[in-house]
Amino acid sequence: MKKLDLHWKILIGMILGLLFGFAMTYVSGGRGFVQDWINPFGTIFVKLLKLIAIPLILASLIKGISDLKDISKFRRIGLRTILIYVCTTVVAITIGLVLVNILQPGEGISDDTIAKLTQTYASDSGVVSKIEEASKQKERPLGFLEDMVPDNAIGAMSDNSLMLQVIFFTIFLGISMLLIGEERAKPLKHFFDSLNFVVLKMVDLIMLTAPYAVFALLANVVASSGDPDLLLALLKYAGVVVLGLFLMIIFYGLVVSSYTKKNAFWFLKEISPAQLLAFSTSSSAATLPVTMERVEEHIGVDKEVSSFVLPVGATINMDGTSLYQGVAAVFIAQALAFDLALVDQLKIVLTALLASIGSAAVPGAGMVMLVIVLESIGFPPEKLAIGLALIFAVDRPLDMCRTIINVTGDATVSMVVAKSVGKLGEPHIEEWDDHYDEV
Ligand code: DAS
Repeated sequence: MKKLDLHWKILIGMILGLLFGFAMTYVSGGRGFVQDWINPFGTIFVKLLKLIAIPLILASLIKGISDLKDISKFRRIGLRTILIYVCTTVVAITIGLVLVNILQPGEGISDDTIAKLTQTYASDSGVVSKIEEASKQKERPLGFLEDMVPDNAIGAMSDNSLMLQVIFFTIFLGISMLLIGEERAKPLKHFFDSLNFVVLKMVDLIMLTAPYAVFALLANVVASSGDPDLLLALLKYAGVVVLGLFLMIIFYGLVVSSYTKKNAFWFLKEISPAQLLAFSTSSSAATLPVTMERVEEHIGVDKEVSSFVLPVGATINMDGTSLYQGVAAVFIAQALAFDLALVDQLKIVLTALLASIGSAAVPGAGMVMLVIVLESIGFPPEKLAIGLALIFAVDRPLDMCRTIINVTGDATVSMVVAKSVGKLGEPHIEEWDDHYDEV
């Protein structure tokens, strides 16, 4: 029998995980069993990916920058990367706002559903903590800029939520290596080149367990999900978000086929393992090592480009999250009869853009930043908890979906930037990849 490619094995693991999770919800003690005996294997997998995310960023960014040989190339790649990221995020938010205003998912939510959601979730620790976290971030408008600069490089590398600080430090180090000249930087460059190969090999090893890990992750998502009738009440809202995210996939496909002249379906197939992991882990940061390996080895984006574009994208470019924030903000306003003028919707575009840049690449980050978007349109603070409670029931499944788009957007932009600087080559799959299926 032909050996299954990795993404098929991951997909089978996901489907079996969903089915097993549903089955366990009908077995007494089933939810507890999944959380105590199955979920830990998923948590270990995500921790392993996060474990290598920082060393990978360090090694690949420094290798990528030092391979550039001169600063002007770095400036060229950096500027166009940021510009294209802003453009794709604005497209995402605009698609979200158009859909939510046309389809009006918030109209017709019955008062007793709102009361039930409020009663179930408004005082939920998850909702309260997100409001508290957002209010902390809101106090300092340039906080995210200030927080980007670490005062302790080792400390920054010890915490995945400080990824932007690691990227700042690494870019600073890489530029300095360029400026001291190739001869003097050689020993350090050789070290990071070698570290890069080692970490990518660690990605391959971790990925051998992916099908089993996503089984555990999805079984737990289903076993720990909220009560079904509340989920159903929010189906229209969730449908609008998912429709918007699907349109973003089409947008990316059009960009890839029209600008890079590559086949869009081929592109989506080659990055599908990263998309499936993004869905299973709800974390762009955890998925980053696999996104990088797929984009470099299976798509053919030169490391000079991917080593900068992908780590930066994983933290500041979240097209799926920004689309979700646009839809969620208007949905909550509709459901709670809070009128939005056109200027408020434009404010949502700007704050959702900034909020998605400020969102950490970890599960649930998008919902924290949603509070900032709501406050930017003058949403009454006393209704914030109710507003978040409305969407909390379906936030996790939507987080899984929007993280797919976050990762796909980063991969798309890395192809566009590579094409624009003549660094989009052919796939060069490491011999090891053929052994994925030797589990
Ligand atoms: N889960 C976040 C990510 O890792 C996105 C979000 O929370 O919206 O991309």
